[in-house]
Amino acid sequence: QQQLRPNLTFYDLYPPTKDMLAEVSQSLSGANPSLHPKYFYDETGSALFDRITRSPEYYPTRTETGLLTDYAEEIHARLGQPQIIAEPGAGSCEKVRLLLDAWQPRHYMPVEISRECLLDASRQLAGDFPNVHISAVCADYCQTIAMPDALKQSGQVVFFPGSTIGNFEPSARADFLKGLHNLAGAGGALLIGADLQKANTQLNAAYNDAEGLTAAFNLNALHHLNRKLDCQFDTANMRHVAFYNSDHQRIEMHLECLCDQHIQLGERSLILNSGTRIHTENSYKFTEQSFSAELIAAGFKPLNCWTDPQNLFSLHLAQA
Ligand code: AVI
Repeated sequence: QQQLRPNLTFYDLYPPTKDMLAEVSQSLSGANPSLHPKYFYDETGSALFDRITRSPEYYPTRTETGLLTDYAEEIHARLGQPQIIAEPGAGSCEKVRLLLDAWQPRHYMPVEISRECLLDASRQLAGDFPNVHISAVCADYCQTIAMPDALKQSGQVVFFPGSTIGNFEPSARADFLKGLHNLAGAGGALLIGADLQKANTQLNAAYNDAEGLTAAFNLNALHHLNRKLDCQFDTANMRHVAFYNSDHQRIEMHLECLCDQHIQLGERSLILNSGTRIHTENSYKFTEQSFSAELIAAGFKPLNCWTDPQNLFSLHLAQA
């Protein structure tokens, strides 16, 4: 535990560094090759994602920000005065600024795996919000459940924006929501963003933007592997594929081999035949009712749900 500023304490939980080579080798070798979406997010990938969120086709970020801006006071009235906001996977801590402004809680606890990103963002926040005490926790937010008791306080408002919940597979999502319920504790609450089902054309456009940002973001997962593991993917011969799968109510992202890809996984070589698709991401889309049902299954009591006039995105408030 380090006191970095009068209002900023840093807790390093030393998130375990996974064996990337072993993990990637396993997921690429099966009959249905895949890559975990976390491989999108190296420095280049995070910068590309930031640009995606500002692209005209990618409606979720701006719609959610609009909802937070319009309803921060109403949510506050519904909640009462929260003492602590906890944000798993806080990243650059941008969206929470709206809540810190409107709610003036005493504490904010961002949890983020990238030490550098966390330190940068929380130092800036500490300067901008001198009356909020920031407990910055460096940890893998999927391990939020294993938070030390000193940082688990009842009555926390857990903030999980961005529809990142849609990137979890259904059973992992159910477990993660239970973890958030536990983190919020008795008397706590959850404020969470969930992207909504809509016309396929609009969903497909959001993941196939005209500027090619999402394609570059998807392909960057391979650049990332080439840089870190020297996999030798011929990225010029890989194609971004993204489409809405209505049977599963999810956007699927894949990378398709346009020629036989001879790749290196440490000492081992692997050939991915032309036409093979590497599944890189699912982004599930919900209805207001389907998401409320998942909240209930995780032990929450839904309090309210706010949506925009076009019904693009939903912001759910639920009591733990
Ligand atoms: C981070 N997550 C909510 C994004 C999404 O829409 O599922 C990731 C993304 N993938 C392509 N574009 C954005």
